[in-house]
Amino acid sequence: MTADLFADDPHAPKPLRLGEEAVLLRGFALGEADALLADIAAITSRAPFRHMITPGGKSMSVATSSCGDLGWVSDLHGYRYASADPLSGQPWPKIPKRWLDLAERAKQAAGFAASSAPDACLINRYAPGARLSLHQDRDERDFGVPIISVSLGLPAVFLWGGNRRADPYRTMALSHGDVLLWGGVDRLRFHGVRPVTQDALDRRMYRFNITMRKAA
Ligand code: MD3
Ligand code: FE
Repeated sequence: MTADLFADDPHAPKPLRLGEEAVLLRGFALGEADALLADIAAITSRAPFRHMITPGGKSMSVATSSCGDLGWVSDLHGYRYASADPLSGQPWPKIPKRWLDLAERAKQAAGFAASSAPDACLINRYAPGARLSLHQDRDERDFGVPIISVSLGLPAVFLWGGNRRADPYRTMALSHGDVLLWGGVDRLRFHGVRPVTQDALDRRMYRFNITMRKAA
Protein backbone atom coordinates (compact mmCIF):
# COMPACT_ATOMS: atom_id res chain seq x y z
CA MET A 1 0.00 0.00 0.00
CA THR A 2 1.12 3.53 -0.63
CA ALA A 3 -1.06 5.28 1.97
CA ASP A 4 2.18 6.18 3.78
CA LEU A 5 3.06 8.47 0.89
CA PHE A 6 0.66 10.94 2.49
CA ALA A 7 1.35 10.02 6.10
CA ASP A 8 2.30 13.58 7.06
CA ASP A 9 -0.46 15.34 5.08
CA PRO A 10 -3.59 15.89 7.20
CA HIS A 11 -5.62 16.58 4.05
CA ALA A 12 -4.53 13.45 2.25
CA PRO A 13 -7.22 11.30 0.65
CA LYS A 14 -7.90 8.16 2.65
CA PRO A 15 -8.06 5.38 0.07
CA LEU A 16 -11.32 3.51 0.51
CA ARG A 17 -11.15 -0.08 -0.69
CA LEU A 18 -14.43 -1.09 -2.33
CA GLY A 19 -13.21 -4.41 -3.64
CA GLU A 20 -10.05 -6.44 -4.03
CA GLU A 21 -8.97 -4.21 -6.91
CA ALA A 22 -11.32 -1.23 -6.62
CA VAL A 23 -10.37 1.89 -4.70
CA LEU A 24 -12.10 5.23 -4.11
CA LEU A 25 -9.91 8.30 -3.53
CA ARG A 26 -12.23 10.94 -2.16
CA GLY A 27 -11.34 14.47 -3.25
CA PHE A 28 -8.17 13.33 -4.98
CA ALA A 29 -8.77 15.65 -7.98
CA LEU A 30 -10.21 18.59 -6.03
CA GLY A 31 -7.12 20.76 -6.43
CA GLU A 32 -7.29 20.59 -10.22
CA ALA A 33 -11.04 20.27 -10.67
CA ASP A 34 -11.46 23.69 -12.30
CA ALA A 35 -8.66 22.94 -14.74
CA LEU A 36 -10.26 19.57 -15.58
CA LEU A 37 -13.58 21.30 -16.26
CA ALA A 38 -11.81 23.78 -18.55
CA ASP A 39 -10.18 20.83 -20.35
CA ILE A 40 -13.62 19.25 -20.85
CA ALA A 41 -14.92 22.52 -22.32
CA ALA A 42 -11.98 22.69 -24.75
CA ILE A 43 -12.36 19.05 -25.83
CA THR A 44 -16.11 19.26 -26.31
CA SER A 45 -15.84 22.46 -28.35
CA ARG A 46 -14.23 20.16 -30.96
CA ALA A 47 -16.00 16.86 -30.21
CA PRO A 48 -19.40 18.01 -28.92
CA PHE A 49 -21.47 16.13 -26.38
CA ARG A 50 -24.11 13.94 -28.04
CA HIS A 51 -26.78 11.54 -26.87
CA MET A 52 -25.91 8.12 -28.22
CA ILE A 53 -28.55 5.67 -29.34
CA THR A 54 -28.80 2.38 -27.47
CA PRO A 55 -28.95 -0.90 -29.42
CA GLY A 56 -32.65 -0.81 -28.48
CA GLY A 57 -33.03 2.42 -30.44
CA LYS A 58 -33.48 4.81 -27.51
CA SER A 59 -31.54 8.00 -26.90
CA MET A 60 -29.40 7.86 -23.75
CA SER A 61 -30.12 10.48 -21.09
CA VAL A 62 -26.38 10.89 -20.50
CA ALA A 63 -24.54 12.96 -23.14
CA THR A 64 -21.09 11.66 -24.11
CA SER A 65 -17.91 12.68 -25.86
CA SER A 66 -14.43 11.17 -25.98
CA CYS A 67 -10.75 11.96 -26.27
CA GLY A 68 -7.72 9.80 -26.97
CA ASP A 69 -6.78 7.36 -29.74
CA LEU A 70 -10.18 5.71 -29.48
CA GLY A 71 -13.61 7.08 -28.61
CA TRP A 72 -16.90 5.43 -27.80
CA VAL A 73 -19.52 5.51 -30.56
CA SER A 74 -22.86 3.89 -31.20
CA ASP A 75 -24.68 3.18 -34.43
CA LEU A 76 -27.07 0.61 -35.83
CA HIS A 77 -24.46 -2.08 -35.23
CA GLY A 78 -24.22 -1.30 -31.51
CA TYR A 79 -21.46 0.23 -29.42
CA ARG A 80 -17.78 0.17 -30.29
CA TYR A 81 -14.54 2.07 -30.10
CA ALA A 82 -13.61 4.16 -33.14
CA SER A 83 -10.56 6.29 -33.95
CA ALA A 84 -12.56 9.17 -35.46
CA ASP A 85 -15.52 11.15 -34.23
CA PRO A 86 -18.40 10.22 -36.56
CA LEU A 87 -19.80 13.76 -36.21
CA SER A 88 -16.71 15.38 -37.74
CA GLY A 89 -14.77 12.53 -39.34
CA GLN A 90 -11.77 13.87 -37.42
CA PRO A 91 -9.59 12.05 -34.86
CA TRP A 92 -10.69 12.59 -31.27
CA PRO A 93 -8.88 15.35 -29.34
CA LYS A 94 -5.84 14.12 -27.40
CA ILE A 95 -6.12 13.13 -23.74
CA PRO A 96 -4.71 16.18 -21.89
CA LYS A 97 -1.36 15.55 -20.21
CA ARG A 98 -2.93 16.79 -16.97
CA TRP A 99 -5.38 13.85 -17.14
CA LEU A 100 -2.68 11.25 -17.83
CA ASP A 101 -0.61 12.63 -14.94
CA LEU A 102 -3.63 12.50 -12.65
CA ALA A 103 -4.32 8.89 -13.69
CA GLU A 104 -0.73 7.92 -12.93
CA ARG A 105 -0.74 9.60 -9.52
CA ALA A 106 -4.10 8.03 -8.68
CA LYS A 107 -2.82 4.53 -9.56
CA GLN A 108 0.11 5.06 -7.22
CA ALA A 109 -2.01 6.50 -4.40
CA ALA A 110 -4.41 3.56 -4.70
CA GLY A 111 -1.56 1.07 -4.52
CA PHE A 112 -2.04 -0.35 -8.03
CA ALA A 113 0.90 -1.94 -9.82
CA ALA A 114 2.39 0.03 -12.69
CA SER A 115 0.47 -0.48 -15.95
CA SER A 116 0.07 1.02 -19.40
CA ALA A 117 -1.23 4.56 -19.76
CA PRO A 118 -4.84 4.98 -20.88
CA ASP A 119 -5.43 5.43 -24.62
CA ALA A 120 -9.18 6.15 -24.56
CA CYS A 121 -11.26 8.44 -22.42
CA LEU A 122 -15.03 8.75 -22.26
CA ILE A 123 -16.57 11.96 -20.98
CA ASN A 124 -20.12 11.68 -19.62
CA ARG A 125 -22.34 14.66 -18.90
CA TYR A 126 -25.42 14.25 -16.68
CA ALA A 127 -28.06 16.97 -16.56
CA PRO A 128 -30.49 16.62 -13.63
CA GLY A 129 -32.58 13.51 -14.33
CA ALA A 130 -29.93 11.77 -16.44
CA ARG A 131 -28.95 8.27 -15.36
CA LEU A 132 -26.90 5.27 -16.45
CA SER A 133 -28.52 1.89 -16.09
CA LEU A 134 -26.61 -1.13 -14.80
CA HIS A 135 -24.00 -2.30 -17.31
CA GLN A 136 -20.53 -3.83 -17.63
CA ASP A 137 -17.55 -2.24 -19.42
CA ARG A 138 -16.26 -5.16 -21.45
CA ASP A 139 -15.24 -3.77 -24.83
CA GLU A 140 -11.65 -3.04 -23.87
CA ARG A 141 -8.97 -5.51 -24.92
CA ASP A 142 -6.84 -5.53 -21.79
CA PHE A 143 -8.74 -5.95 -18.53
CA GLY A 144 -5.41 -5.92 -16.64
CA VAL A 145 -5.20 -2.13 -16.91
CA PRO A 146 -7.48 -0.38 -14.40
CA ILE A 147 -10.08 2.17 -15.41
CA ILE A 148 -9.70 5.54 -13.69
CA SER A 149 -12.81 7.68 -13.25
CA VAL A 150 -13.07 11.28 -12.06
CA SER A 151 -16.35 12.81 -10.88
CA LEU A 152 -16.94 16.57 -11.28
CA GLY A 153 -19.84 18.95 -10.70
CA LEU A 154 -23.14 17.76 -9.24
CA PRO A 155 -22.95 14.73 -6.94
CA ALA A 156 -24.52 11.39 -7.82
CA VAL A 157 -25.34 8.02 -6.32
CA PHE A 158 -23.56 5.20 -8.07
CA LEU A 159 -24.49 1.56 -8.01
CA TRP A 160 -21.81 -1.06 -7.47
CA GLY A 161 -22.95 -4.56 -8.23
CA GLY A 162 -21.53 -7.99 -8.86
CA ASN A 163 -20.53 -9.91 -11.96
CA ARG A 164 -24.12 -10.83 -12.80
CA ARG A 165 -26.84 -8.31 -13.49
CA ALA A 166 -29.13 -9.80 -10.85
CA ASP A 167 -26.47 -9.68 -8.09
CA PRO A 168 -27.21 -7.29 -5.21
CA TYR A 169 -25.55 -3.89 -5.38
CA ARG A 170 -24.24 -1.28 -2.96
CA THR A 171 -24.93 2.42 -3.38
CA MET A 172 -22.37 5.14 -2.82
CA ALA A 173 -22.24 8.91 -3.24
CA LEU A 174 -19.70 10.25 -5.75
CA SER A 175 -18.84 13.93 -5.38
CA HIS A 176 -16.87 16.66 -7.11
CA GLY A 177 -13.19 15.67 -7.16
CA ASP A 178 -13.62 11.99 -6.28
CA VAL A 179 -11.45 9.50 -8.18
CA LEU A 180 -12.41 5.86 -8.51
CA LEU A 181 -10.16 3.09 -9.89
CA TRP A 182 -11.06 -0.47 -10.64
CA GLY A 183 -9.33 -3.33 -12.39
CA GLY A 184 -8.62 -7.02 -12.19
CA VAL A 185 -11.28 -9.05 -10.44
CA ASP A 186 -13.52 -5.96 -10.04
CA ARG A 187 -13.28 -4.97 -13.69
CA LEU A 188 -16.47 -6.72 -14.84
CA ARG A 189 -18.81 -5.69 -12.06
CA PHE A 190 -22.17 -4.30 -13.10
CA HIS A 191 -22.44 -0.61 -12.22
CA GLY A 192 -24.65 2.38 -12.90
CA VAL A 193 -25.65 5.86 -11.81
CA ARG A 194 -29.00 6.87 -10.24
CA PRO A 195 -30.85 9.82 -11.82
CA VAL A 196 -28.83 12.93 -10.95
CA THR A 197 -30.61 15.43 -8.72
CA GLN A 198 -29.89 19.09 -8.13
CA ASP A 199 -30.45 20.78 -4.77
CA ALA A 200 -32.41 24.04 -4.95
CA LEU A 201 -29.36 26.13 -4.00
CA ASP A 202 -26.85 24.21 -6.12
CA ARG A 203 -25.94 26.37 -9.11
CA ARG A 204 -23.95 23.68 -10.90
CA MET A 205 -25.73 22.53 -14.06
CA TYR A 206 -24.23 19.10 -14.63
CA ARG A 207 -22.38 16.13 -13.32
CA PHE A 208 -19.38 15.18 -15.44
CA ASN A 209 -17.55 11.88 -15.29
CA ILE A 210 -14.26 11.15 -17.03
CA THR A 211 -13.28 7.48 -17.45
CA MET A 212 -9.79 6.74 -18.74
CA ARG A 213 -9.23 3.27 -20.13
CA LYS A 214 -6.79 1.18 -22.10
CA ALA A 215 -8.99 0.11 -25.00
CA ALA A 216 -6.58 -1.09 -27.72
C1 MD3 B 1 -16.71 -0.07 -13.12
N1 MD3 B 1 -19.54 5.75 -16.03
O1 MD3 B 1 -18.67 5.50 -18.59
S1 MD3 B 1 -17.76 5.48 -13.47
C2 MD3 B 1 -19.02 4.45 -17.99
O2 MD3 B 1 -20.20 7.89 -13.40
C3 MD3 B 1 -19.54 4.55 -16.60
O3 MD3 B 1 -20.39 8.15 -15.54
C4 MD3 B 1 -20.15 5.97 -14.75
O4 MD3 B 1 -19.93 3.58 -16.07
C5 MD3 B 1 -20.24 7.44 -14.54
O5 MD3 B 1 -18.92 3.33 -18.47
C6 MD3 B 1 -19.50 5.25 -13.61
C7 MD3 B 1 -17.46 4.74 -11.93
C8 MD3 B 1 -17.67 3.25 -11.76
C9 MD3 B 1 -18.33 2.83 -10.65
C10 MD3 B 1 -18.43 1.50 -10.36
C11 MD3 B 1 -17.89 0.52 -11.17
C12 MD3 B 1 -17.16 2.30 -12.58
C13 MD3 B 1 -17.25 0.92 -12.30
C14 MD3 B 1 -17.95 -0.85 -10.87
C15 MD3 B 1 -17.38 -1.79 -11.67
C16 MD3 B 1 -16.77 -1.40 -12.82
FE1 FE C 1 -19.28 1.82 -17.12
